[in-house]
Amino acid sequence: MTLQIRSLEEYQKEYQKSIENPANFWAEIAENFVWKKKWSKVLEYDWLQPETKWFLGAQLNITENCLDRHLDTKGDQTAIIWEPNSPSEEAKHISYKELHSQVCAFANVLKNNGVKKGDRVCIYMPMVAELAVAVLACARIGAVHSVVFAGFSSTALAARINDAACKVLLTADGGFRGDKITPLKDIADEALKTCPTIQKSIVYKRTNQEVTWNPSLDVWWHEELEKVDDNCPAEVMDSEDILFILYTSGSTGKPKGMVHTCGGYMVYTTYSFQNVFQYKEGDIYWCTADIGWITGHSYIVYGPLSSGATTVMFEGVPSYPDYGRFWEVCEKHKVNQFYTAPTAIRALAKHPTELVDKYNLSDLKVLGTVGEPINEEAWHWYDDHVGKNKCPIVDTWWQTETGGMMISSLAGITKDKPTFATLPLPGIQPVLLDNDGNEIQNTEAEGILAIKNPWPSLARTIYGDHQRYKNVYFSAYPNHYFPGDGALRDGQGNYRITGRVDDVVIVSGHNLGTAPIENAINEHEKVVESAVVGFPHDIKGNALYAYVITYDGVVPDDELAKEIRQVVSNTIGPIAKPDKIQFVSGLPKTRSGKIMRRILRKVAANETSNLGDVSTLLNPEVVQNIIDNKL
Ligand code: 6R9
Repeated sequence: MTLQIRSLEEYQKEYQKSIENPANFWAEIAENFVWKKKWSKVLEYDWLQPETKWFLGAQLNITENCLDRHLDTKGDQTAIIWEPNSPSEEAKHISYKELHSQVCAFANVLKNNGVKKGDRVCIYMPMVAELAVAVLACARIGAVHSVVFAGFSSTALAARINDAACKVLLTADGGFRGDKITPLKDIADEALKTCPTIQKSIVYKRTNQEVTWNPSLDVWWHEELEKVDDNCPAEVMDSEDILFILYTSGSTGKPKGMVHTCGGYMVYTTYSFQNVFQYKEGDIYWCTADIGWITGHSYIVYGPLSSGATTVMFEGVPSYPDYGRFWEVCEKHKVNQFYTAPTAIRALAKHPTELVDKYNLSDLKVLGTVGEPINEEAWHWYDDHVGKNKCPIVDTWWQTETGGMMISSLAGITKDKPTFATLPLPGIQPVLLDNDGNEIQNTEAEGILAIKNPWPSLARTIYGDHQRYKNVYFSAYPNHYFPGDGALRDGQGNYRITGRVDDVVIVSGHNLGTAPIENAINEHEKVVESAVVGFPHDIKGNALYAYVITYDGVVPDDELAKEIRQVVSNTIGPIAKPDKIQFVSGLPKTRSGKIMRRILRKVAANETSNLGDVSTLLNPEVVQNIIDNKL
């Protein structure tokens, strides 16, 4: 594969090239794709507007790159291995030829149901293979997909449908997740009561549960497929036409519909996939994310398929039927690259290592992590028990907004370092800024992370609200993209993401990031996970409140609280010792596994009557429990 960097020297050379002349660098990479028409200009941008355009004037269809171009050389190779929720159901192997045919057929279903280029299609589906088919079918005809994670409530779904004025909804009767069944059609029905723009709802049959049927709106997926053939030419898309919208939560209020466009997104996700994971022909790659998140969009669907890879899609959860499921699936499908989130690793590390050890993981070559900072303990558990100390770990820092991985080691090419995302990918120029917005020149430093130059897969706007896009990402530090994270840099230029910069608490005049305090607490051998927030304090201004989960079987007591304070004191300093430590059974998490500190802050501040919207939580039930046991 011509896109792949193969040595440290080559990385350094490519990186240099990408910074000196980004347009030439990316034009060379872009030559490796199928374009219907080449660009007239590679890059045009003005971040004071802000505006960013890549491959101007070029025409393409991303599905020709993900499907058609592989048909001659690997038509019979498996494109998607679909692993069902229940291990007793059979996995599916879908070849590139079959996937192409399914995508074209479903694209025709969309057309028959009135969908045209530029129309928005909301996808609210479980992790069935048809979800990937649906995403690609939209792209095939130039419709804009807006995938909403199938764990969101009807209110959250309706808000997203209405924000983008979607014309058609794709959903399912229900979805399997562990031992639960989510009644997706019921939830969608409830949402659609307040969604006037939806003209059709196409329902995939997965669970066979009974559903209420609205004949003026609903049609069955399988019945619609009977009416079409699988011949569907790819729509001609401009490089800067919208490929999809994906919502990400803002720190306040309404979710932000991040807009990604066709050309740059394709080039960057493919390039980063091949380089970070060092994917080789014939490898089996598994990313455990849900396609409802950006990780699933970029690194289950588009990046891998455009690379001609075999990508695993998993319907279930890591704990079902037991906590060995991930490893059982790795063994079964001979997975070579495995990509998951620290929250999953911590949950699995809580359980006996026999659950890992009993499986043959010898095919694993690369491990990856994404979504939040990984603490030292979890990193080593992953390295020791899953990677057997022979697999490089790529800690990939990026965001919904960045479209692709920004800072990460390249597996086996550049060095990994526990808890560090390490070095920027070619084309990415991170800087650290001080509180006044000045670039910190010292290599070894800590500050606010910002990106200095455009890269192809940057989200171009927030759907329908360009002003908000400007305010959130381009106003804090003019001419820089501001991701909202803090970072520190070691003497070799490796970056460690320290957490959201809005998670800073000022205690007695000292700025304390909550992330390093949590890391320190998590180092205690009896602690699984923790979350630290500030709460108002008469003398200190703010004091720290720590919520701590301990391992099963540990009886938390004052002695343990004392030890935890000591660990924090030793690691960061006495100033960072939490005033209050509450032992809890769970932490409120978003569906993508991020701790919702907003709620914990309110509980700590005794403002429990007004917790705001908790409907998007994965585990709303833990909130009451935390309130009931509040210190
Ligand atoms: C891909 C994804 C983005 C935020 C980001 C940061 C955190 C993601 C991380 C990480 C430390 C990593 N984050 N990867 N923090 N190390 N390797 O997660 O997108 O859901 O938009 O979240 O997640 O805080 O700003 P998204």
